[in-house]
Amino acid sequence: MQATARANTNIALIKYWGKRDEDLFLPMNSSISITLDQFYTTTTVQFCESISADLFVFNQQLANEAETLKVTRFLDIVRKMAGKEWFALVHSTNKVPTAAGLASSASGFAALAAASAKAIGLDLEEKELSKLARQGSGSASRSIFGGFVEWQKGTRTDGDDSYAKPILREQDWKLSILSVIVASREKKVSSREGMRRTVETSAFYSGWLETVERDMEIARAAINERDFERLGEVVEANALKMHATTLGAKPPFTYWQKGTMEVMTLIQSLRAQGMAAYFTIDAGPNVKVLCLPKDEQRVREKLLMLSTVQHVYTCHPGSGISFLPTSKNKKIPYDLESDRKDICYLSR
Ligand code: 2P0
Repeated sequence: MQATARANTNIALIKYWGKRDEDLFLPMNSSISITLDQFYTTTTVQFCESISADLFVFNQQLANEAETLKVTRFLDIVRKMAGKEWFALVHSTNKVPTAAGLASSASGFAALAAASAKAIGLDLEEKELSKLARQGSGSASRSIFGGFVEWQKGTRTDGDDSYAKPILREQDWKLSILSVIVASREKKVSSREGMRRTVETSAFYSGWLETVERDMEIARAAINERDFERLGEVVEANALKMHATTLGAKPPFTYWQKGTMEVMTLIQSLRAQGMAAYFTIDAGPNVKVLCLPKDEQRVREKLLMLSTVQHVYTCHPGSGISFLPTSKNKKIPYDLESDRKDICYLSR
């Protein structure tokens, strides 16, 4: 009744931007990502007949009500699939530096999906795990697999054909992904709110939808042919197009800050000097730079010369989910057991 799983984060090369169903996390468009090798979540799920509510311990701290509710809602799906009503202790650790600016919801829900399904006795294939993880956070559907991954949007209203599948394994193309952390103020518009506002109000959203399928085709072909320049060009253009939709929203918004612009300008000027490097940006100010391993050190040095750049984390394609032995210290800690009665918000 317990299992431990690990999942890596991923970054989108062709972006998931907009939902057609918010409850089932069904996207408006398909997307492509690289699973990274450096940042991951490890989650242990232990179902217990003796506890009367879910307990969620995140990075060694009892999680607050809102975080626990997200886990409980997700476990409700797993419980329904298994026909069981057991509550669970969920113990999750993020190896994503706080400053990394990488969404931890992708690795978080992928690890939770894998660990909870196994712990409750469901024997799910990766495709089914991807559909399950998607219902916690869209990008989590892609973190089930390693390397280069495509999440096909699907067309069904029940989401049964909306899942990720691998394009190329992590060992088959070793690219470098530099995760560039820039000095920034706190993010004002979450990715969830940003997507919703853009779909509902942006004058440019139709242009996004009209062209993203072609971007998918180009990126898929470039990955299969290991054509780095072709991939980099479409990745950078797709990111710029996604961010353009936010400027056409009502009210308009942007995730870019001063450091974001400086990194974009630097990468474009490095390219003008003959260096193959391309950027992409997600729902925040930080930038991810793609380059070939032979250029990784030089690009990194140039990035670190910018005053707005605080850190550069060097990543490569990483693996999909893995299951680990559950260590004894992941069992319900005594102090949580004795405190449990006082934690009223954990009851449903
Ligand atoms: C992506 N992003 O493809 C896009 C690009 C941000 C920009 O997926 O609402 O945390 O939980 O499904 O997956 C971030 O959004 O959103 C994201 P939900 P998620 O990676």
